[in-house]
Amino acid sequence: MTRILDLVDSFFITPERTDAGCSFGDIDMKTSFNDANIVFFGIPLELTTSFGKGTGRGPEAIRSTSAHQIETFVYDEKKDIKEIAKIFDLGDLKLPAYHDSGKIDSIFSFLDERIPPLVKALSTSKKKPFILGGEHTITYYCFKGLSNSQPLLIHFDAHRDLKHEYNGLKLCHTTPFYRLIEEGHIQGKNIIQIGIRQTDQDENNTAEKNGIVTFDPWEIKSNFDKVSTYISKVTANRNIYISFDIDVYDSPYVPCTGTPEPFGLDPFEIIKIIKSINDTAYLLGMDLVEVSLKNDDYREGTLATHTLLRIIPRKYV
Ligand SMILES: [Mn+2]
Repeated sequence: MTRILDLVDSFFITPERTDAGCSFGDIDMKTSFNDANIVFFGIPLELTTSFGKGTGRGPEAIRSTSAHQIETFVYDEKKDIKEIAKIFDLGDLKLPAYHDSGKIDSIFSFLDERIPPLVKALSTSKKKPFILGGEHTITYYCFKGLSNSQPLLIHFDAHRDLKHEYNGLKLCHTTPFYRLIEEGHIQGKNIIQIGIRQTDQDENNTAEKNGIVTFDPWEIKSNFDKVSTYISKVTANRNIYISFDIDVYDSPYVPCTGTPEPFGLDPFEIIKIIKSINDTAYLLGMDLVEVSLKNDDYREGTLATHTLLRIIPRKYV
């Protein structure tokens, strides 16, 4: 266990030295790394964003709101996160200095050397990685580390992120799930995409051909019971991994993210879906990506934190 900590210590900027200046919820001082069952870390990767910028500030938005704005007592759960979870925040992955200079291949090798082994080591030690992005590209590395446990992937997003390539890149924020399938880390039938409303025909064909299950907002709004019954059933006694893109929420809720989309879901609907995952499921880990922070507008960070605070109390965590 200490060995993992030695390893990770050199990889990370401690929470106090990140831009937020504090850990998630400001609570890690009370839990040691060895005792933790949930381990947060940030990957402020912003390399291939194609439209709105700023996702490199996602971890800052989440740490700041969780520490300074939001109570750890979750009103609608009547539970205090401090009492029910043992959370340790490692801080942010130290991205190499050339992160800003556009050496994309070098950054990708850097991530590939570090993230999958780390996520795997945490999981083996019964610690659930909760990873804060950064752009959605990071899911490729995070999921790879857990793919041996064959989790069902529950992907919340406005977008499928199933493109073969984009702007000449095989791996970027719009392609992680295509790469994971192509490289055999997951089969399409083990992916559920929730909230999808912006995709191209190729991605739609890829989803169909690979047996990906899709619940778009129109179906969720008109037939919620069908959706929740399905999710509850397929997640029973299953390992699961959640990849949560903040833009699954309707555009008015997410003023900072790079590609906000209308026709989205509201916080009540998202929380109901999170609660419909079966209590007997086992969460291996999750990522929360594409959160941004602009013009001191903390609404999106607040919503991201509230989402995490409603996943943490679930029995599957
Ligand atoms: Mn998206």
